[in-house]
Amino acid sequence: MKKTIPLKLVALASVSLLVAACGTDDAADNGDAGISEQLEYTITGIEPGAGITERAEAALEEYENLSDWELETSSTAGMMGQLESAISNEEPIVLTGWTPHYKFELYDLKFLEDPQNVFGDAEFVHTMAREGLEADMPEAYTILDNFSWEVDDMQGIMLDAQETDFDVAAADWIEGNQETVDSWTEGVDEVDGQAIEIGSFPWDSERASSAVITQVLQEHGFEVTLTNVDPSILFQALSQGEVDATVAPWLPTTQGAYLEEYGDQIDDLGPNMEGTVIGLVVPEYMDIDSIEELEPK
Ligand code: PBE
Repeated sequence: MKKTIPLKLVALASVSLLVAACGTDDAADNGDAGISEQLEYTITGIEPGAGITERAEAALEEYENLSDWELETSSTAGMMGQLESAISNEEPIVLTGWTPHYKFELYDLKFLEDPQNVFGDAEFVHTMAREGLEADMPEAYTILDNFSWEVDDMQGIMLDAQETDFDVAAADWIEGNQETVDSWTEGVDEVDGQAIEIGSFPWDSERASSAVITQVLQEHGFEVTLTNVDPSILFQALSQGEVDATVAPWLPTTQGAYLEEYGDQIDDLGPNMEGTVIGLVVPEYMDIDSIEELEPK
């Protein structure tokens, strides 16, 4: 029996965060759990509803050496604050990380090897729609189905948006990639103010993609309402027809659990981009290369 949620889409609330870090290789090498012990075997996470959070919790189950570790959930901003502080003091930290994200531009970071492949391989970002959208809004459905771009396009908007904002950065990208955008809308009739609800996530990667698709739909005559919500809410709202479409979900791994729960009532139009990656991330200065090297409690 699916639990129902208030049908109104709500934005993510950010919560406070505790610091987390883990031992350097010295601790791992000579079995001295000193640093990990001080830091209470904790991984710095992000929002509770993120798919990467669900995967990190699965990692605590799958990796014996992590069975007594904890994942501190918080917010992406909180995680970035802890990362900044660890880096400036060259302290160890283990965090749930993903690309594309500008943290890899700002700092020398690396993914820990994931021998049990809990975080999956390189993934795809999918376009999804509520059931019935193709019949109700054929023009929007065709544009959404044609939407396709590269990680570099998304990353470029994410970086530009740090100087301006996502609307300006998306508009600049569209202006510089008109041929690509025209390939999405070629032969599609314009509409006159038809309302469409686009759902997305509050992470910069999705602020980039949703800003682009919103502007392209608006240029084609649609009245777009864009709402950023937690992945679990988005999948449920799509399955209940409370939102028309999204270009946000990362699959098959990151939000695979939500697709499993709601996918049979959602129209999955397939990938619009490929090459995203999630995992546990540490600063390059930490002499540790695999999840299996994290000290058990
Ligand atoms: N992320 C970024 C999200 C999706 C996009 C990896 C933090 C997640 O659900 O984990």
